[in-house]
Amino acid sequence: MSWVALTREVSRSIGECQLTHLERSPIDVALAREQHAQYEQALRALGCVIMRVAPADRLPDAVFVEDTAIVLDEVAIIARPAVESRRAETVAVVDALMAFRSLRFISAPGTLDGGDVLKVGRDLFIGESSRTNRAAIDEVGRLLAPYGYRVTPVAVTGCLHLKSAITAVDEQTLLVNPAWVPGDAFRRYDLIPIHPDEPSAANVLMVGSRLLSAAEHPKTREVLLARGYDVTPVFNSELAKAEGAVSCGSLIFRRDGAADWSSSGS
Ligand code: CIR
Repeated sequence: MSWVALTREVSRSIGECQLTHLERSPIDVALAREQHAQYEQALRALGCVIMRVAPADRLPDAVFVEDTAIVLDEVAIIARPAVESRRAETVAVVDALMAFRSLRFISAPGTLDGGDVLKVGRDLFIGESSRTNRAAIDEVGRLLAPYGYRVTPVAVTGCLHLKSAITAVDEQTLLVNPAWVPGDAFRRYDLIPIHPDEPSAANVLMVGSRLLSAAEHPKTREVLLARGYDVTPVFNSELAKAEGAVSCGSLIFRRDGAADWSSSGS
């Protein structure tokens, strides 16, 4: 399988990032960049070709490319971040993605961060959060109906994005912090609870059948290893201070997809 991982350099201004749940604490930019380079290396080892979007030192949160788009085999939807300081991040992502997919766009008054979008097979669960509203969720539903995706809104409380609370570890199994997301939306899946000492550990990144997890969550990694998952730890101490987890740093998609070029929607 040929995977592309879109990434973006940690901005020099990352210290001015958006914060919702954490107190601001100093971020070591050099260390953040080193950890990010190791993250890219881990993605290569899982079979991804890294494509870096042009850097943007004036956009503090630009490294969190996951939030800028939803990339599916057939089509990509460009997000519309709720916070003003993040809105311009999508410009360079449009340039990068148009080589791979036909593009659609979230329009006002919709706002959406990709971190709220959990894809499991043909199902998209979308967090209704401080960043993503019902108008955007409905728009995603309309845009994806022709491709046979099911879109389900899920209330998010206590954390930034849906994927802070729950991510997939295979097509039938989700890793979850039950305190942050209602379990009933996910009744037809097997749910693995995170280790209670590690509330932020539910965010892992699945590439094919393998997983990346933050090295700072060893107890939850043990839970996954004991169940037979292949888990690579990556250090994420600096971007965690910006409320970024492992999935946030990339957009991963099949190079060839099954692109629908019938109408660009732009
Ligand atoms: C923000 O608040 O937007 C950034 N500081 C963190 C974004 C993390 N992205 C993600 O969880 N997908």
